[in-house]
Amino acid sequence: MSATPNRPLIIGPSSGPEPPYPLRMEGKVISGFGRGSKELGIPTANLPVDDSLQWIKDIKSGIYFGWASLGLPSSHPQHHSSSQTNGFQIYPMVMSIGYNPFYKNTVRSAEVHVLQNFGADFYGVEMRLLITGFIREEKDYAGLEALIADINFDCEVAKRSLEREEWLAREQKGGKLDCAWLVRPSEVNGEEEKKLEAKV
Ligand code: ADP
Ligand code: RBF
Ligand code: MG
Repeated sequence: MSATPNRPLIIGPSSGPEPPYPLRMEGKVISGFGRGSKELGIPTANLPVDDSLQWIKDIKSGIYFGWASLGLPSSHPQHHSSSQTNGFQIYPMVMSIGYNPFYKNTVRSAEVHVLQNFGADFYGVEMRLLITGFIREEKDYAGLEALIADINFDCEVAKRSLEREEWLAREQKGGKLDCAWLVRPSEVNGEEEKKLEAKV
């Protein structure tokens, strides 16, 4: 057994996230590095990192936590018909933004571990993130076991930090944090827009 990392379990004040948080990002889930993170019990949903996006240039590399929303299709086992939330479900998440020093990546990645067991993959699904705080810098490790121990501790930090009233989502979790952006209706995509225009 690895030792429990010696760092705080709760991040941020009880009054809720402080500026610049919450930060927003969104995109469709893409394939990642295919390292079998899933087999390690920590699958990460990767989002495209496009250098033309200002946020990814500005935000510092590291591990963050907050809320994710997914617009799962009705064919997915975790799909809930939720008209109030426009088909989106909100889940707690931890994520890494950066170069994964343990793997020495040359491209910057953004990958999200959602704190929920899903019975199936959700590649291609629209994922939105409300990042509520920074947990730590990315690190290199002597072995995979130490990396996994740190990630598991990050999950605990996210869980404990988010279960406070001012950090819980108003839209789904009965809390006070405004997460309306996470559950807003999907924008009509280009194709549909064209069809709508054609009808007028
Ligand atoms: P990849 O290298 O393609 O990112 P992973 O092993 O990291 O592969 O698995 C990521 C995929 O697993 C996600 O894209 C998603 O479809 C699925 N998945 C299932 N459960 C989760 C979860 N709790 N958090 C994130 N992704 C999950
Ligand atoms: N990779 C690193 O190289 N160093 C880290 O400190 C690190 N921390 C992570 C924390 C979290 C919460 C997550 C989801 C990923 C982290 N990663 C880190 C990325 C990790 O190496 C990647 O997801 C692997 O594919 C896991 O096997
Ligand atoms: Mg991944």
